[in-house]
Amino acid sequence: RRQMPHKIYYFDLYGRAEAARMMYSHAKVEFEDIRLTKEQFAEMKEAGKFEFGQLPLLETDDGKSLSQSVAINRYVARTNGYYPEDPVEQWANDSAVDALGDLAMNAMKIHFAPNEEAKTAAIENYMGKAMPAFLEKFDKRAEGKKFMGGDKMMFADFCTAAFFCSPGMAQAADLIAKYPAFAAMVEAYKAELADYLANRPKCAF
Ligand SMILES: N[C@@H](CCC(=O)N[C@@H](CS)C(=O)NCC(=O)O)C(=O)O
Repeated sequence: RRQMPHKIYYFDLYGRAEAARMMYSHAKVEFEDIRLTKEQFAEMKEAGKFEFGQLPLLETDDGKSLSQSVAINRYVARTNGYYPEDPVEQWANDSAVDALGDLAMNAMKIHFAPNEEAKTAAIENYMGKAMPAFLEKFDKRAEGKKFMGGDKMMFADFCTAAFFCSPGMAQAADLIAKYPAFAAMVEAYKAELADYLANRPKCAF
């Protein structure tokens, strides 16, 4: 009944597409990992392919075009058994993903800093404030658990893994190590996703 595999359109980056790629891979669901060049993106955008003019786009096997990365990730989670039924558990997952979004915004301020001075300030804020505050909360959430979802990786776990199992995180390794429950959870993600992580295309972020 499935006419074609799901298609994830994104740039050749981990970024906003990586959690969905990880979920399909973990669920052993076939998907096409379409990585557009800037030129291909501009052409398709011009042709009106992307609802908000942005990536990622998920084209589902039954032909729906889904925009907006967090909503895409939640859809992939729901359709593959990675989204809980219980409303409080749903909140736990959603709030973790919102907090990750806030952290990612702080990281992007480094990338988009207009000059060296602004860049230094953004790095200081990210490594000195935003990241430790985030780690403190997630360390509490990680206490006594293998994954935030319990024994099984759930929606928030994949989003956290997408962010923290990236090469750039090597720079934060000493900081993360100060939060042992969370550090152990990141190691558990790396073990659970070992095949995927070893075989995925290498990207900076
Ligand atoms: N809220 C959107 C933001 C999407 C977004 O910012 N996409 C970037 C790539 S990460 C993009 O398409 N940039 C190219 C452009 O805006 O022309 C989402 O989460 O999907």
